[in-house]
Amino acid sequence: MNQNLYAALRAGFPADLDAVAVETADAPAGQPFAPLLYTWGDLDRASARIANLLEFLELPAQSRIAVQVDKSVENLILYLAVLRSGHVYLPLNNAYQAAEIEYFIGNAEPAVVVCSPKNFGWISKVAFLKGTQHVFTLGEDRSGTLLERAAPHSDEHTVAPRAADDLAAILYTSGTTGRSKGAMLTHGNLLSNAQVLQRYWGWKAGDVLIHALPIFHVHGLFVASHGALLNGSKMIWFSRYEPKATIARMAEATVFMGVPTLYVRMLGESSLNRAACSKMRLFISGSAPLLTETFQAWKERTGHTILERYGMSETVMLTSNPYHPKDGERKGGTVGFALPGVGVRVRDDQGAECPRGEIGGIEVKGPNVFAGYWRMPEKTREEFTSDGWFKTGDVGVIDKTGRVTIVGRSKDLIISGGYNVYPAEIEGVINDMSGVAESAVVGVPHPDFGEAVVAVVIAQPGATLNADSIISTLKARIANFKVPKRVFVQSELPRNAMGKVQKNLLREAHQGLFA
Ligand code: MCA
Ligand code: AMP
Repeated sequence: MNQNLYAALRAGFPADLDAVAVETADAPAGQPFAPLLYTWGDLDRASARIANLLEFLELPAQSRIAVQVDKSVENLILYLAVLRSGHVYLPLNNAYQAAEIEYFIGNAEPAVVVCSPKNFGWISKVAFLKGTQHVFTLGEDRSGTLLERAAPHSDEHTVAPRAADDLAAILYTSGTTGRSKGAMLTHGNLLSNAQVLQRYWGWKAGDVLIHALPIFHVHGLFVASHGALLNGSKMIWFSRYEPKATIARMAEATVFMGVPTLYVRMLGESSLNRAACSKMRLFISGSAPLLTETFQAWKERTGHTILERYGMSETVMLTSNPYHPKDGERKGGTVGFALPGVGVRVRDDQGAECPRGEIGGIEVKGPNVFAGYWRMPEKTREEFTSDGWFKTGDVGVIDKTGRVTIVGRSKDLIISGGYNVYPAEIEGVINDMSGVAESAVVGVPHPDFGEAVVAVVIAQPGATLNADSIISTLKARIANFKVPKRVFVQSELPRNAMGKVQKNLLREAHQGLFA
């Protein structure tokens, strides 16, 4: 049987291909709003055209197709086209700047790059210099050369046969050493996870998903889109998140997925109440810790208990609070149970499995676990135990009933508004600035983003540094969500007797900054 993920998603489409699959809920920036309706047949035919274009280009097997565009339904269709053509989809956050893009393109060597028309000038230059043969453009308003070039191709296409362990996507995820690694996900990883979630979260006929997340990360691209597509469920599609507008569409929807910031922002709206959510069946949160205050406030205001789950780029989803009462209660502050078929364990520093109730490093095994880091066999080996479990870098505890709670991270990582920021990467960029001796980057509590990035910078002897100009230099070099919200120029960093920077002291010193 063809294990191509598209074949399985396509099998989930409803029999009536003229039914609406996606309805847009906002307009491209600066344009008047008129909803666009895409039927299931449209998704199939439009992805066939792009898949035929990719085949016409006679790309080497398993070519990487790197995509950095603004969110649109055509972007989703492009993803489906890459799947069905058997190539490898490589989504890139649209906040990434030139140096970041240069690294990804150099590392992944994509045969095709698709970018926003506004970025064609600089991205095509980078891509052609790195050996990419084809650069297409795709605007959020359906403009650009990708659709123009695909238009003459047939809207019928035979899905390329793929095995479960063939590569479907590469997702770059930063590392503690500062350099991003490409997590290789297979058709089997993605399909097995989507099928498990379909059952575990009780997807059913008549479900309608509000899709308000970006589609360049696991949460929006895989968890949300796959859920709806596999179940043949309509999506109400926001190209950017707007809390008021999201609440206004809940009367037509049953499922919502978001990072905690999305929930916090909706709680700030007076229109959020029980009546607005009366048709909703399920609210899901993940990608960052959901504060118990948010969990509680949501329950009080809407009558709904948010279901929190836990995932990673390398493993897709690994644990979830239950949907069905028979599987247990949804508990705030916990990430629930290992998903069916997924193994989760906690081990101490010596490698011994922790007894229930004791804290250790979370490890995972199962059909959801990725195939390794792209062209980094050493890194891959380092992240797996000798008996084949993947080390998440998260620290947690499993209770007697099997429920997992994340209590911290052994990796130096900040999660801001659901985006990951690795301090080592930011420190590297700051340290390269002239006049900088050293720096330390930490995350501190932030009411909107959960954690905010803060940098402490030390000048070289005789140099004068200015916090604002450090911030503006960073804005030109790294994605905006990684840029510290505040920079402090100090005379020294706190260090312990071994000379190691005591980041905990910096966190304590600045923890009230955004209170
Ligand atoms: C935007 N800004 C941010 C963030 N987003 N700063 C810190 N953290 C952020 N996440 C800054 C911009 O730099 C800008 O600053 C200012 O906020 C306004 O930017 P804007 O684009 O208007 O922001 P927004 O549209 O309000 O975006 C906020 C957001 C967005 C909606 C919360 O960050 C978002 O969509 N987050 C979801 C991320 C996500 O999908 N994560 C899933 C990863 P300035 O004005 O100074 O330029 S998948 C994953 O983690 C795993 C696998 C899992 O379990 O799911
Ligand atoms: P990423 O590198 O984007 O795949 O992010 C994965 C990381 O996000 C995990 O290793 C966790 O640290 C974090 N994460 C995801 N979901 C949750 C959650 N529900 N609670 C706490 N942390 C989470």
